Amino acid sequence: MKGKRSMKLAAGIMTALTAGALSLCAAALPAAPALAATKAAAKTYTVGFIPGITTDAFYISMLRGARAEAARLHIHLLIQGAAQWNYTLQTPIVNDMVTRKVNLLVIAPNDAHAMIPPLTAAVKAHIPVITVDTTISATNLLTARITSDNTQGGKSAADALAKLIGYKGDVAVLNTVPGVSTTDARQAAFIQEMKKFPNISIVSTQYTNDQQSTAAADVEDILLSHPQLKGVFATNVINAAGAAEGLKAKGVQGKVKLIAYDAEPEEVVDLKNGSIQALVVQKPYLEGQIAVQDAYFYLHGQKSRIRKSIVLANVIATRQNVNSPNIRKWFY
Ligand code: T6T
Repeated sequence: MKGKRSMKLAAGIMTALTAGALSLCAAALPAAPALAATKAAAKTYTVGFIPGITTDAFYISMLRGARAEAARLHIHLLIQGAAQWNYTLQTPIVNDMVTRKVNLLVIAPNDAHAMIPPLTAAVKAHIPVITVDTTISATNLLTARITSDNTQGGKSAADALAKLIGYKGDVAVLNTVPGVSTTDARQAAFIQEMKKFPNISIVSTQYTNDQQSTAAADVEDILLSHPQLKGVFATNVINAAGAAEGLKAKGVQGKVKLIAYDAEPEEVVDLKNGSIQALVVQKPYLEGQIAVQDAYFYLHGQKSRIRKSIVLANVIATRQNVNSPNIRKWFY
């Protein structure tokens, strides 16, 4: 009976999650640009590329995609980023790109508001800006925006966690820092969706400054103040690692259910060993490719081919589908 019940539960989780995933639809992406046949192809443009941080598997995957596309399209990528998520560190990097007069700037802004002034200065210096992953609230400044569907991802995570804990009990959210457009959207959607389940209480929403050690310590603290905790939602790769570490430290991994964003190798290991129950998996490699393609279209006078706003569907990984090629291909 137990086997059947757990299979039913797993199927239910998949339904809850997949429904969310299936409703995500990326605009049909036009074919990647062929090399320009005109003499303009001879010019090699320089595109500045500033990831959210440099030490994160999500952005390392994104940069792999960007580099591959830049090589194919003969674009020179100038990659610079900070090792910590902090707009005071990212701002001078933008300013340096402007000083170097890059032809176009691709960036994952660290703060939706604080990064408006340096990006405004770039645009005023006639450097078009494309945001990738995160964005800024002043979208009028942007040539294009590429991201995953963060709202649907947060909603899917809430539906899955609710199902996993039997629609009742205490849950917590671990987030990065306020002002990050992506993780703020995930948390907001998660909280909104949880309102559908009156017997579930969100007893804590902690910001961890995108530090794994802080996330781990926060989980332990939450367990001390809420020993009946039944589930955690980690809004990104760093918080996923921290939450898994904290749950393991208290010996409750697998008992306290963990739904996490992203799919770095450590998260996939934890999905397979049952420390994490589901991953909302993005497509950073593809985001990097699309950003470079749109840069190419802009710089080669093909502005009509630029995808102004791309929202890529997430995929949902669980223990049941973790070895499926259609899921594995998106792991970071
Ligand atoms: O989840 C990704 C990214 O989408 C988010 O904007 C920031 O955190 C990550 O980089 C993972 O650490």
